[in-house]
Amino acid sequence: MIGACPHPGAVRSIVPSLELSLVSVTTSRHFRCALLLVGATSPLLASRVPAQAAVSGVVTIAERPGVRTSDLNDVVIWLEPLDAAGRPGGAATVPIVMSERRYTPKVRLVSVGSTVEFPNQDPFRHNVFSKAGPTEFDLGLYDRGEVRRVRVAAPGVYPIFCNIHARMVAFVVAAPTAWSAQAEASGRFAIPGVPAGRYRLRTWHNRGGEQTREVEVPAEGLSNVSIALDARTYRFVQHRNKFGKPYPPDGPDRY
Ligand SMILES: [Cu+2]
Repeated sequence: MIGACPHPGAVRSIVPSLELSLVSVTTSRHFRCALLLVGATSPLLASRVPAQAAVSGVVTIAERPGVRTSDLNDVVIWLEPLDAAGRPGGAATVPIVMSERRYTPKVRLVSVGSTVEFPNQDPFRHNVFSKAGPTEFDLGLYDRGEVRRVRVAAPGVYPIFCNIHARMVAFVVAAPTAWSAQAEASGRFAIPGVPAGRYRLRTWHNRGGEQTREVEVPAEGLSNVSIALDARTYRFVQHRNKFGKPYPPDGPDRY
């Protein structure tokens, strides 16, 4: 099962987490993975690393009457240390695929400095752009089979649109630290390998908004963090195209 841990981030926390895992953590799936991996792969363990543990819990979103939340896995949670320097996660190259006039996945959590690539799998052109994030970009029009990329060098949330298709929407969330997670469909989340200390816990969701609170992470971690977002006042607003104009009702979206 080596390498099969389905929990991103578990591997990087293997060594620092062992000391703590042995004595106190029994609930985190990340740690179970980490322990398996340690037992199989790591004969040498550092003895003076600070304790690190998981911060986990569940997110809920309050909805208007009759609405059932179906996008909890679009929630992104991350931690920013208050008393120490943050440590960015490893930059990676990850895809958001364009197919059937849709971006998949709709929300992509990356570490700041990562590259997001946009393969076009539709038999017509798309124009990926972002104007409302920390930095702007415009990948231009390109056809099926082509892939264009952008590096997200600044932390924050980048709304991604297409200049041709008004309903194509995605979000890239570039987390400033290594301690981040995207929730599961159930709302559960787990951030592994968090050093003990005080943090700003930040949560983002497209409809539920942003929430910030301070948390104290003890050496044994936090396992019952409850985050309640509220989408009851959310109203969909059609964004504008890259020229700041409304999309033509019968315009280029003719496919
Ligand atoms: Cu498009």
